[in-house]
Amino acid sequence: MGRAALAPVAALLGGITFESCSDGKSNPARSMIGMEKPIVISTWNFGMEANEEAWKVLGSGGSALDAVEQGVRQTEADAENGTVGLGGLPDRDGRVTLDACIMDHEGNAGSVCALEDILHPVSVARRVMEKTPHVMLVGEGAQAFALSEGFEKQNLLTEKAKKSWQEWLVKAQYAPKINVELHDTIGMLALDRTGNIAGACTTSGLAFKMRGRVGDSPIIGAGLFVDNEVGAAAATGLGEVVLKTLGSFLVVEMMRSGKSPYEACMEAVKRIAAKNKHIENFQVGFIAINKEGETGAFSIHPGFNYAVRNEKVNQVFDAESLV
Ligand code: SD4
Repeated sequence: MGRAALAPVAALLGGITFESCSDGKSNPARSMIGMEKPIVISTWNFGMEANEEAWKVLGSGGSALDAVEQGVRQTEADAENGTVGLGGLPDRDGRVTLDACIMDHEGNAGSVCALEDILHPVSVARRVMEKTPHVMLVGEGAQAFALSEGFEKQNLLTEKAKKSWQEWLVKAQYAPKINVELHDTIGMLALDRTGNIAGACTTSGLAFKMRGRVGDSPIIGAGLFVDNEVGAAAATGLGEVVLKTLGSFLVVEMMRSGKSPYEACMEAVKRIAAKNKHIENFQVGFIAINKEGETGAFSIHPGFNYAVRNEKVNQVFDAESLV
C-alpha cells in the first residue's frame, strides 16, 4: 500500500499554502484543513466546481441539505461531464438513464433510478423525500412524478455522447470496466454551521450499460449514507461491488466504532478487495466526513481524487489507494 499522492493537485485559493503532511494514517486534508465547519467534500476533481456552488449555501449559513443539492446540480448541468446528468454516456440502447439520491440529517432519504430526460435527478430525489411517503421511484414512474412536480423534459444525449456511443456500437462489447482515469459519479457530503450533515449522489451510471441496470449510486447505504450522529460517506466506481458490501453504510458504521473517515474508507476498500476477485479490473473510491468535520478518502487504485472546501481551503487531493 502506497502513501502515494499526498500532494495537493490543485492550487489553493487566496494564496494560502499548506505543508503536505500525513502520518499515513490520517488524511492529509485533515492536517491541512483542520476540523472546521462548515465543510464540503466531493468525489473527483470536478467536485471543485460543485463545491463552489455548495459553498455559496454553506458559507452564508445555509443548510447542508441545500448545499449538497445545489452543489451536485452544477455537475448535472455540465454537458462536458460524460458520467453525470446532461452529457452522460447512454446505455447500450442509446438512452441516458440517471440515478441519484439525497439524504438529510434526520435520516430522511429520497432516490430516483433510471430516470430519463430530466436534467436534475437529485432535485427529483429530494422531492421524493419531501413530498412522498416513499424513498425510491424508478423509471417511468420517477419521470411521471418529476413532470407532476413541474420538472421539464429535456434531451440529455449530447452530440459528443452520441458519437461515443456510436463508436462503442462498432464492437458493442458488453464489458463494463472502470478505467481509473475516468471521472465518474459525483458524491457530495456537507457539514453545515449548525453541525448537521447531508449528502447527495448523482450519476449516469456505467457507460453503455444494459438497459435497466442500476448501480450503487441511488441506493441508500451503498452509494450514499448519512447518520447525523456519526458522519456520512459516498462511493464512486463499479457499483456492483459497492452494492454487495453496502459500502457507504459500512464506512459510516466503521466511523461509529471509532475509526477516522480515512481509516473507515480504507477498511471498506479492503473489504471489497477481500470479497471480490480481479480487483485489477475495477476501481472503487470512498469519501467520508465525520461529525467533527474531519474528512477522508480511499480507493482501490491510484487515480481517484476528491475536492474539499471550507473557509480556508478549496483543494483537490489525490486519495491514497490499496494498490
Ligand atoms: C455506478 N457507481 O453506476 C456508479 C458509477 C460510477 O465510477 O461511480 N462509476 O456503478
